[in-house]
Amino acid sequence: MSTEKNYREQVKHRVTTLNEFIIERQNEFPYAKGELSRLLSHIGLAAKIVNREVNKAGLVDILGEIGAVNVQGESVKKLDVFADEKFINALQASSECCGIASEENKDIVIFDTEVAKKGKYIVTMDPLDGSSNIDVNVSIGTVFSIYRRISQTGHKAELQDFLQEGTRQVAAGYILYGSSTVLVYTTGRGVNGFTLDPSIGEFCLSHPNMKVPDSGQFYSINEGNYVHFPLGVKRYIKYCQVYDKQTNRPYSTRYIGSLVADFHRNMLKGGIFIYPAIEGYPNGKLRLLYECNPIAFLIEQAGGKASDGMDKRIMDIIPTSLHQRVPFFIGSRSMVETAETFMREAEEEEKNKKSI
Ligand code: AHM
Ligand code: MG
Repeated sequence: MSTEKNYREQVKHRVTTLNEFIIERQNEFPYAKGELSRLLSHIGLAAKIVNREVNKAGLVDILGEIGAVNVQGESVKKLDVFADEKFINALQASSECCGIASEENKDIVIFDTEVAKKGKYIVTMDPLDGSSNIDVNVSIGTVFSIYRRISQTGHKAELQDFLQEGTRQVAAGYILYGSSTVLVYTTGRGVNGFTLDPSIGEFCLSHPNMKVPDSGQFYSINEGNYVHFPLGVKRYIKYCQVYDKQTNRPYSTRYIGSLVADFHRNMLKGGIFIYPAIEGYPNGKLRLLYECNPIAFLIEQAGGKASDGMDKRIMDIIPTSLHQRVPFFIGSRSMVETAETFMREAEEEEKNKKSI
């Protein structure tokens, strides 16, 4: 092979690692000083450590419930605690983060060192989402959001730094520990995905500039809750199941029970994920700050849509508490809009019935 041909082959197969990509992208922000880049790199590092433990979860004694109950009243698994610690340590080590809010901690965790107080960013995260899947070897994930703090640097982070609308996110992403480990993130200029190559221990760019199809074949919802669904959701499900050549229906149900995994599939293939308000969860189950907002930021960047099912954009909701929940409709734009139409019409109908 000639030298030139050889070179072209090399360029074609050139691998871009997550850290290279983060640094390349930093140049797109004219005044960037590398702080956000460092933070993202540390998240990538924590992801690799958590991934290592997830992969050997069956071998060592970190499977199963730890016995404690988290702030949501759900049992906490050992791996949740491990992931929480690893991400907190990595974020603290980055020196750019002054505090975090996590599903596993009732209150915000403030980094109280002089270096951390100078940090410009706060992070909200669900360190191990879909934790009921850990024991049964099914995909789980990590979700995170990064915000610029509102309070003054040089002081401790405050609650107000965490209660910001999703539109103020600086970056967001997730890590999916599945058949392979994938890290997907956005800084508001498109979405890019990286697959962990275990042989070199690096996340490598595998899904550049991700776009969600406008429509798809999958609807993801826990149909076991059917009797408790709002009328609009019940009707939308029936719509999904009815044959129609033009819209390629019936759609297929796919529900893993890990938001990250369900979302990732729908993002790549096209689909809708719904967790509506139900009995027992009057605002839905998923948490605005560290589950819905980051995923909403990603889907919007990929051309899709995220709302509460009643035309309220997820990222416009003003948070009032750390662990607040919200009904969640997310995915391919035209599918979410159709579901919203069903919700609107059902609500109108119920209102009219009441006023008669
Ligand atoms: P978790 O953060 O405690 O793991 O719960 C969140 C998970 C989501 O990943 C998933 O979409 C949902 O809960 C599944 O809930 P359900 O079992 O009610 O369908
Ligand atoms: Mg969760």
